[in-house]
Order: sequence, then C-alpha cells, then structure tokens
Amino acid sequence: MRIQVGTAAALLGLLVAACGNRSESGNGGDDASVVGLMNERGLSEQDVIAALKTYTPTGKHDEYYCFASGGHGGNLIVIGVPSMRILKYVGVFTTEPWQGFGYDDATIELLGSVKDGENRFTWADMHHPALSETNGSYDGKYIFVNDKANPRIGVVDLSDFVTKQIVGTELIQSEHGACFVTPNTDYVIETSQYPAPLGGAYAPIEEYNDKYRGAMIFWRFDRERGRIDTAASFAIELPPYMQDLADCGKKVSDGWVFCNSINTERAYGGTLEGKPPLESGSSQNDMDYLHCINWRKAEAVAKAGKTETIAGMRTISLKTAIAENLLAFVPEPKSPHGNDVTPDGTGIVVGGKLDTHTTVYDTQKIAAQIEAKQFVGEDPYGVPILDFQKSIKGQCKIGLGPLHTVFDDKGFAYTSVFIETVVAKWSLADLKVVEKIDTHYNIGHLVAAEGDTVDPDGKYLIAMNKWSLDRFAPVGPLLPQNFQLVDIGGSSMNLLYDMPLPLGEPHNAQIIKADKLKPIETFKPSGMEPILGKVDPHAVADGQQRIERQADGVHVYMTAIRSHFKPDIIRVKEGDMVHLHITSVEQATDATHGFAMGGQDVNVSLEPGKHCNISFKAHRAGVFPFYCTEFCSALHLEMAGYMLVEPR
Ligand code: CUK
Ligand code: CUA
Repeated sequence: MRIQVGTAAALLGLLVAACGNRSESGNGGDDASVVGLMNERGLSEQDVIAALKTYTPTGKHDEYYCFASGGHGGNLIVIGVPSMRILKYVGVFTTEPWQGFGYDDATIELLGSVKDGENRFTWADMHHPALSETNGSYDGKYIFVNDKANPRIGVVDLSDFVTKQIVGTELIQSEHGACFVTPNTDYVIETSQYPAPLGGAYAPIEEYNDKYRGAMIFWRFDRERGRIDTAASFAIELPPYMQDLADCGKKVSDGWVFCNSINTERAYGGTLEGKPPLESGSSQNDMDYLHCINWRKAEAVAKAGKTETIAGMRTISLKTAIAENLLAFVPEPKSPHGNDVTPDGTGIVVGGKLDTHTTVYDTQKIAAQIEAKQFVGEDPYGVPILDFQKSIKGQCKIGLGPLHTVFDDKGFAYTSVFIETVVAKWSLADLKVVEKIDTHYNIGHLVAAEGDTVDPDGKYLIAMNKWSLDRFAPVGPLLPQNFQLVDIGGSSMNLLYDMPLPLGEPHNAQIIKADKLKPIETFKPSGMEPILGKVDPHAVADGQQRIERQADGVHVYMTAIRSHFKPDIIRVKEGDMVHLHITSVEQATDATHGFAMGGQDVNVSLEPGKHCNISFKAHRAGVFPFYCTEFCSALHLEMAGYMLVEPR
C-alpha cells in the first residue's frame, strides 16, 4: 500500500504532537522521538515524508521493478521501487562470477557468440533495456539489452532472470538506437551509430560519403522459443549520418519506427590532419533528419526477397528502400537526441541537445504525406524529405538542452533537460511547461513507471544523473552515478531519494509493475540447463553418478545435494580434458550450491534443479580441492572433494 502525502503529513503531525514534549533535550543520543530524531539528524518535515514514502520494512516487497542498464559495466541492474534497493545484477555481456555466468560451457559460448578474429569480447556498453510488450504494454516476459560498442543484443528471460541469447552482426560496427521493440515484440530494433562500410570491410575515410553507411536492423523475436530468429531478421541500409535513438510507433502509428540522426554534415574528424574536430564539423547544419520507416512495408519487401545478404544479414538497399517508399526524412532541430513516441501514438517528442525546445511531430501527418508522396526535396542519397512545418504538432519551450521524454497517465510529458539540470513537466495538450524540479547534476535519461507504454502509470520517475558530484561520501575520482527518485503522483513533483549506483553509466531503464513478473523459484524438472531451456542431455539423476573415460576426455557425472558432491574424488591424468556434468538434485528453494575448483578457473552456481557442463584441461599434475561456494548448511564447509591429477 502506498502512503499518500496527506496521510503522511497527518501521521507526521500526530507523531510530532505525541512526542513533542519529549523533544526538548536536543542532544540526540537516546531521544528516539520523531522530533528528537529530526532535530538530531537535521531533517525537515519534507525529508520525513520522503522517508515514509520510500522506507520499506523488512519482508515487504516493492511495488515496481526498475531494470537499469549497467552501461560500460555490461550487466543489467534490478532495483526495487520505491525503496531503491538493488535486488540483483544480471550477467549479460560480461561475466558475473557469483552466478557462474561466463564459467560453464553454455555461458562461455554465449559470451563468445560474436568473435572478432581471435578475440572474445570481455565487456560491453549497455544503454537501453527494452521490456517485451503485448499490445504496447509491458508483459513482463523478456527484456532486451544492447551493446553499443560491439553491436549485439542480449535476450534476458524474466521467468528466471537469466540471459538466454546474444546475437550480433558484422553488418554494422557500432550501434546506439537499441533496443526498441514493436508493440507486440515482433521485432527488436538495433540501429548503427558511427557509419562504416557495411559488412566490416576497409575503405579509406576519404570515401566516407560513398562507402560508409548506417543501417537499421530488425531482429525477429520468436516468442514461442523465447529467442531471436536471426534467419528471419533483416536490415535496411541508411545514409552515413550518425543515426541515434529510435522508437516504435504505437496505436495509430503502429507499423512505423522513427529514428533521429546527428551529423548529417558527414564530418569525420581529422584533428591532426587539418580538419575540424568531429564535434564542430558535425554541428554546422541547422537541421538533421528524423528517419521515418514503415517497418511493415519493409518486412513485406524483405519477405519478397528484395534484399542482398551482407555479413549474413538480409539487407534492403537504400535504393530499394526509396523505390518502395518505406523511408523518408523530416528535418529536426540541431543535434537531436531523445525520440519518444507518446502513449497514444499520435506524437513523437524530439529533444535537441543544442535547442531550447522539444518538438512534437505528428505521426499521422507524417504517414499521410509519405503515402501521398508530398515531398519537398531529397537528401544526397535520394531519400525524400517532408516539410518540417507540415509534419509537426508544435514545439514546447522547455529550457536549454532537452534530452529524453517519458509520460504519465494524466497527459503530461517529463523531459530531462541536461544543461539546465532539471526535469521539466509539460502538458501534451497545450505544449506548456507546468513545473520544473531541480535534479542533482547532469541528468541523462529519465524513466517513469511504465512510462513508455500505451498506458503509463505515473506515480514514480527516476532521474538518471551522471556523476554524483558532492552527493555521497567521497570514494576517489571515479564517482558512482546518482539515481534520484521523484514522486510524480501528486500535483507537484517531489524528490524522494538519492541512490548511488556504483556501476557503469546506466543510460536508460524501464520500470514495470512488480505483479506482472512471476519468476520461478527452482529449476524444474531437475537437470534443467537454463540457456538450453530444457533438461540437459548430460543431466544426472541420483544413482547415475559415474566417471567415464571417453575419446574426448574424462566425463564426470556428478550430483550436488546438501551437503555433498557425488563423486567427491575425481582421478585424471595430466593433460586430460575434463568434462564435469553437475546436476543439483535439490528442489528446496533455500538450497543453492556452488562448485568451485582452485587453480582451474572453475566456478559455477547450482541453483536448485540446475545443470551445468564445465570443460577444462587438467594442465598440470597436482591436487586440486573443490568445494561449495554457498553457505548451504551446517556442514557446508564439508561439502568438498578432490581432483587428483596424476603426472603422465
Ligand atoms: S543515450 Cu545516454 S543519456 Cu545512450 Cu540513450 Cu541519452
Ligand atoms: Cu552446498 Cu555449501
């Protein structure tokens, strides 16, 4: 239950009245009255109300989950709202040792699924998580995340909070406009950022205009399998502008995707070669281009086979996209960044980083003009351009440096204003600012409860600030990020809580109602391999424990149960390949084990019912103890064994 402001203030009044006469001592210590504590800690009434709105007593669950990107930490962060307690880190693109993520055969393969020659990526730059949607509402089934640096998409299943798949393509060499899903999650969209020759080839940078390109990828999501179907996915070639954020149309604009761009100047730097730096070269034009793509048309064109395959990706060429009238541009004010479709789908809000306005485009006017081919020009690649004034609903004078916009349930939009460092609340009906609230510093994205669906909840908003200057006890030059929870449930915005987030810059997040998620408590049936999504062929039942020498090495079929591994002695020869197949045959929810072996970099987590396969070479003779890493019982320390590697 959520306490309303009025109730909280009244309650506080009662407490203050009841305790008032005991609050005179002033020297804190053992004066535990509310007023005594307020005096002692220097808290205002506002502070106490904020505390009452966020404090969540032991055993009480949060009303919402927030899923935040871990930025260049490469993992996903799960936070309870309004308590702002961190609930979990989910390993996606980087190893997460406590989950054994990146240490067993399945997750090692997952993390290595895109290879750059010999190099396996060990990090990622995650920006925009996207929850799966049904009819434009979050359905709580999956969350998709991107890697800006090594263009990839991760698929996390919210039934067990495990990353199931990572897909990537060498069609593009970097990305940013990802992930955004179509209203029924038919496609997960990933758009390139820094142009390069499609497919990963070399071309001199002087041939930028001719040889360098962008692309938008439509990853087909197979909901039944819970995996992206790479063979059914396709891409559209785009001019070598720096495509930025994208968003999918919804309701009246379902079938469209909108993506903005910067650097229509096609500058590419050259600071030591007599050219202006990229930042000034790319900021010459007054307008850049909002890309409007009819994805249903594009899907039909791809299905009709009007594509060429580049780096394994079926790609609709720019020429075909223009000929099929599925791509058009609308000018957008200088250096746009955020691009957010309104809940009713009639508008797109674009924030210009160097502008003082947000521009609200009219999706229906755009679609009608494209259908009627009412173009006013074309870009150097022949992409048709619509008239700016005929494509907008209007502009809202918002302040300097608007970035991203989210929505509530009462017709208001909330825009992060970077340079002014505020959240601006404004009315979508008359495009007027109604209120601003100061944020701490360098606000980037902001996220509201279900705030980019067709039916936002209002209630809470989180301002995601970069760098927590002066805000927390100092911890050296590299600062945590600062999430600020804001109450947007009442008539005015109130800051409730500052939360340091000691991880990579969490660009964006999603907030979903907690009761939409129904995670499992154990893996059933026993022997489940979470990435495979079914009982592993090597799963071990009680009574089947054994050690077998096969052509490819020694196979150990092991079970884990409170408080022993069986077998607990493994005998191999120096140089043998060892294949451990370990099944937790537990089904109790409080019985997670781990399996760790020193000297071999072996470490997995064995939640109840889970199966893991681990392969490694016994590279030197010696004695290698193994043990359980979770304090699972009174005899946990005894849950151990030996691998004996005999010299050859
Ligand atoms: S971006 Cu980081 S603040 Cu990657 Cu969405 Cu705008
Ligand atoms: Cu099993 Cu400790």
